[in-house]
Amino acid sequence: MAVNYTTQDGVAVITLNNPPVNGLGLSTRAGIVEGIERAQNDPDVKAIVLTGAGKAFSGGADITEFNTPKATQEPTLATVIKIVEGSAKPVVAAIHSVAMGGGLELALGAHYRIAAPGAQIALPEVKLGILPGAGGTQRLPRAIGLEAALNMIVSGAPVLSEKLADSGLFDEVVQGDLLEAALAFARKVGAKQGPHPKVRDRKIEHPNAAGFIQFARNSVAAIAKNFPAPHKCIDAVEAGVQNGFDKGLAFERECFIALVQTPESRALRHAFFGERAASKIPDVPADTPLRDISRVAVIGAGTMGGGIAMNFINAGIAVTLLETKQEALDRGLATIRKNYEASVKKGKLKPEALEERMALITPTLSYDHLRSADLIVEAVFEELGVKEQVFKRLDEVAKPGAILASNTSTLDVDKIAAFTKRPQDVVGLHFFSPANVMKLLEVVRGKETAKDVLATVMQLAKKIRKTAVVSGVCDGFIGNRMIEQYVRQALFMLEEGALPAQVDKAIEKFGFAMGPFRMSDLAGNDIGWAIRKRRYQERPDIHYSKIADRLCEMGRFGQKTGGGWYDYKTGDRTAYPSQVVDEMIGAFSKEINGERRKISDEEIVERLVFALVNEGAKILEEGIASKASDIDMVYLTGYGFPLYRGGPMLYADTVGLYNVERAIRRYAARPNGDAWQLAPGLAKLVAEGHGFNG
Ligand code: T1G
Repeated sequence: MAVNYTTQDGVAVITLNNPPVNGLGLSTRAGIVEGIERAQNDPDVKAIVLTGAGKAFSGGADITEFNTPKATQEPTLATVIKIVEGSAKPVVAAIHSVAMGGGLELALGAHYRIAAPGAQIALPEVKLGILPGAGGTQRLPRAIGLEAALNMIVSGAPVLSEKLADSGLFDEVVQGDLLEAALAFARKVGAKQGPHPKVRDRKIEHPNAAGFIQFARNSVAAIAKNFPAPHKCIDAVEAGVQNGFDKGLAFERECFIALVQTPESRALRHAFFGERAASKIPDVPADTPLRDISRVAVIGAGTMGGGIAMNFINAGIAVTLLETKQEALDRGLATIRKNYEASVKKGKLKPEALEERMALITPTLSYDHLRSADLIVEAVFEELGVKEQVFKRLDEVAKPGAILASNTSTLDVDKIAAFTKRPQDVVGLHFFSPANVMKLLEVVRGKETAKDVLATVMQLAKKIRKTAVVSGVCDGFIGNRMIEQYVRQALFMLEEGALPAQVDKAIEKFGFAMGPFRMSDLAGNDIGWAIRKRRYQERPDIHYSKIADRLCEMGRFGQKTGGGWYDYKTGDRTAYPSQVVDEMIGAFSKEINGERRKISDEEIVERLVFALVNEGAKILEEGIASKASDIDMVYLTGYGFPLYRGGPMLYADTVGLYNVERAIRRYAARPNGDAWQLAPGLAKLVAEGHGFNG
């Protein structure tokens, strides 16, 4: 039963019991109404306590019900709250751990609120692309004032209950047994004559409400460029201030219904569930026993190794940092310290925390010091021979059961595992540079990688605040394999008539953080050059544009050489279109007898994004990724894909796979069309009338 009902000394206790977070799904909503009505009809009951079992008072509306009939089936949350508020007997909400979204709105409908300290109080709807849809925009300003309420509603950020102790939201914040305190409070108010206080009857006091609301609009305009919800949050609060509670409530409802249908909200909800779904591996049971990871070792103190080490140190996990030469080790440590000093300067890290973190590093030049490590991550030079030496050495020194991880971004993890006598303990942990900043972690599962190794690293990823996505073994895993097709299209379009700045601008207007040419200049054009040279050997059948090789032969590796696809000025990262490069591109087209033509921004976006989608479909078919949302999480957290579009696979669903297939077939019939081998899986979904995400 989603709600339990008991009585204690004249107090009815209604307990939400819908694990994991007491989501206010239909059965829970109906259970609350049943409990309230039962209490009204019981003459022995003088008051009611509303509380939550388990890890939350309530995490809000059940977002798995959104856009399904249950979401709007009576009793809706608005109806439930009206019934709670209309109860003749006082309702006391007893709040612990989490009161979020609809959970907080429910508590605001009660007559009194008692909280335990440490509870997360929030109206996070805006983070899902919607707004509080059960009176939150009307009651919270009346409970804690216009400014505090608007800040909470527009940011969606949680505030700890004790910080709201004097805000007017709670009647008491109590240490000790919350239920006992709530029962005592209920008995006290139950003895009083009604009517009992309703938040909706309070006034919204503010000396200059219109001025503050305008200030809120200005501040939101900057951060909410592609998201309609923050603006609607302000509109709904303003409606209540100007026209009173009931009109404000009706307007809030209108805004909610409009927002919940938007593609932005669908994208944000997709990302919310995608983040959580990524940690679930279909064939690895959720209760797989984990290996204990107390001590980590990192081999290589370069850019990647240092960044990787910081992730563990930041989570309070001690790290042994191994290098081959003292000066490399010293350089690595100095870089880590410099990164922390920068955080201290920005006020993101307390000065004393800097030394605490540095003290967690044990630098060494000896493999012998890795013997006690539970997890060893190598971040050495990206060359199979070097990896072979490292893993053979690790096989000798690492203790039984230690997890041996490679940070390789392009090499075959199965080959690396085969350098050891314990392939079941080998896994890929592909961090993205800068490793201490980028959220994405590709966990590369070798064919022998043990299930408990996977379960352990997925749990550890959460601890070091990474979004971990499992990839099978293939060239480029998920992210880089797809980006290779994206770059191929970008290069072909230069041959056919576009210029770097036009391509970058078009895809940045679509929402990417950075276009392919600015990205390549930042990462270094020589990196792509090395990969293509390998490709020409391994896969001579694949047709690549050679235009980027021409750029590299000019020594234009990007920012690091003062020029790449763009020109750069010393100390200035601004990318200036380069006449030299544009002329080279024009000459290149002539050399290959390519007729340069005008390419529309729409074609640029379609070819870049659908190249990702088509390769993503192949990755799904091959089982390299187990679900489309995993691919989306890779692109949202590692490749600057715009969050409000939900990732390439969700975007394809939004466009309609039928239209994606038609576009791919169109490009396949044109110059450079051999790059467009339509993924059979995509065509199959179109034939079945399905999308990638159902
Ligand atoms: N509905 C359904 N499932 C939810 C859920 C929700 N609101 N919140 C969490 N879950 C699932 C989650 O998918 C995961 O599932 C499990 O619970 C544990 O979550 C009318 C319309 C509450 C702070 O936005 O912020 O109310 O993977 O891993 O770290 O105005 O979950 O185990 O199968 O995150 O302890 C507004 C979103 C809804 C809160 C707990 N509420 N949730 O964090 O656990 S809209 C939210 C969270 C609304 C009203 C509107 C967090 C948490 P699984 P978890 P956690």
